[in-house]
Amino acid sequence: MSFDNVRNQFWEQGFVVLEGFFTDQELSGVVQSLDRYREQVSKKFEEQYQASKDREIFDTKVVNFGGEASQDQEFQKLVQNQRLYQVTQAVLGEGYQNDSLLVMFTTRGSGQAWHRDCHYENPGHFIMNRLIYTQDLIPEAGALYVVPGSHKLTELPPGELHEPIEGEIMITPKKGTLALVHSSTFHRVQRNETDEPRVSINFRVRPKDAPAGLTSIAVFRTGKWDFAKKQMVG
Ligand SMILES: O=C(O)CCC(=O)C(=O)O
Repeated sequence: MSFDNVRNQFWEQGFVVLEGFFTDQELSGVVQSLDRYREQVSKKFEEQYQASKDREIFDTKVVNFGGEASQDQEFQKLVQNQRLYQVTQAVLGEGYQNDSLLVMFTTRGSGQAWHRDCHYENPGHFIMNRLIYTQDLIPEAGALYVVPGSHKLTELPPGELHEPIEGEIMITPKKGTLALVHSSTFHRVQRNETDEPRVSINFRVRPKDAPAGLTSIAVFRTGKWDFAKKQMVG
């Protein structure tokens, strides 16, 4: 797909899936790092979630190694990938800013309920999720669902956390896939029903004039969650 088509599809549909964007060679360094992180997943999961049941309110439990990965030269190399830079610039324009890095391990029984990553106030203030997949995913491992065009809608429709939304489509990413997802696009990750942790990398970016901190409050069907206050707000 040409960069022009990527840009047009992103703005019309709120997401673009580019299979085979990265070669195995380009991913080999981060794959090795991910193997090291994988050994620490159970311990970190216990630390983050065993004591606190709060995230059950919106069924979003991922073990995030973003802090570790931002110090890791393999991730630093990947984020500087020339085609990743070019495709990002084609969509967001000159001067886009790097935002947070998420390196998400999703274990059996966990997923991410329908959400938007930012609470919606200014349409120019959004995040583009740049999701990178390092393994072939079967639907049972946690398919990604999106609702095309929903970034233009005002509210998430009411319903259960994972209940289907009209028009949703299922994406089962493969190793090397890059998915660009607008933060206002309704999206969710189906619960992982396998014993292997599901892995996704998210190098978030935002447009030149968008402020930092946009993802501090996410929107779920059950309400808005403030990650700093660890409580529902508004
Ligand atoms: O891991 C994925 O496939 C999607 C992650 C996601 O929904 C997010 O980072 O907001």
